[in-house]
Amino acid sequence: MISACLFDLDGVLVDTAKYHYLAWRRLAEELGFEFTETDNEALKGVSRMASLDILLGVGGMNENFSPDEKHAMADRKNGWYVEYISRMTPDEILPGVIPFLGELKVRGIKIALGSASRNAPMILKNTGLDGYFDAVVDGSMVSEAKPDPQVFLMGAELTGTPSRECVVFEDAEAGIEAASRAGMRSVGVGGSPTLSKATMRIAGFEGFTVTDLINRLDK
Ligand code: B16
Ligand code: MG
Repeated sequence: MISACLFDLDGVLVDTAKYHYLAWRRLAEELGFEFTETDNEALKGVSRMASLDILLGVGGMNENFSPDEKHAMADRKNGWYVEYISRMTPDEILPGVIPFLGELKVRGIKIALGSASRNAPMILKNTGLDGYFDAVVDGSMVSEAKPDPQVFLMGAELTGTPSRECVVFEDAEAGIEAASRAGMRSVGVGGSPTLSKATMRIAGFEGFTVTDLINRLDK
């Protein structure tokens, strides 16, 4: 039985990775090194401060800064990132997402967000996705990052759903691991080969229905 679907945000419902990349690349440029799109792959689903450590590692600068300096850098990056996402519109919702969320609503299946991003509420509002959610758990509400299951356990609790009746949609390996640790089934979204531990996988939501989900997981 599926009573709630818990969605990651970046890479599942919208592609904000491109804006994270532009902002991180700008910080790297200021620091005097190149940060490529390939480097950026390692930041997907990772918290802001952990992302900064990875970026500084790429530049060989991990030991150069105090915690205060690192927080100031992360704040500067976030300022640029917020400029980008403040201009987001409903057009940036990934294909097939709206019909899928609509079908969940019609069937009375709860919808929750489980994102590492502290900016998730602004993204939901600017894209108009906020109206679909019964519960939102974002990066500011959890003390442990994925692969810790906290973000999804909180989503399950807020929707009043037992873990075994929750399905998590994720584009990052750490999120699939978090779902598994929470005792939930998972759908790996996108082409990344690192999602092999997901219960099932889809390329994206285009053409994918709730009936397909139930047929694959509950039969
Ligand atoms: P913020 P998700 C994650 O979103 C992003 O994939 C990751 O790149 C980002 O560092 C993290 O949110 C924190 O975002 O800086 O906005 O708090 O995939 O968990 O929806
Ligand atoms: Mg993601």
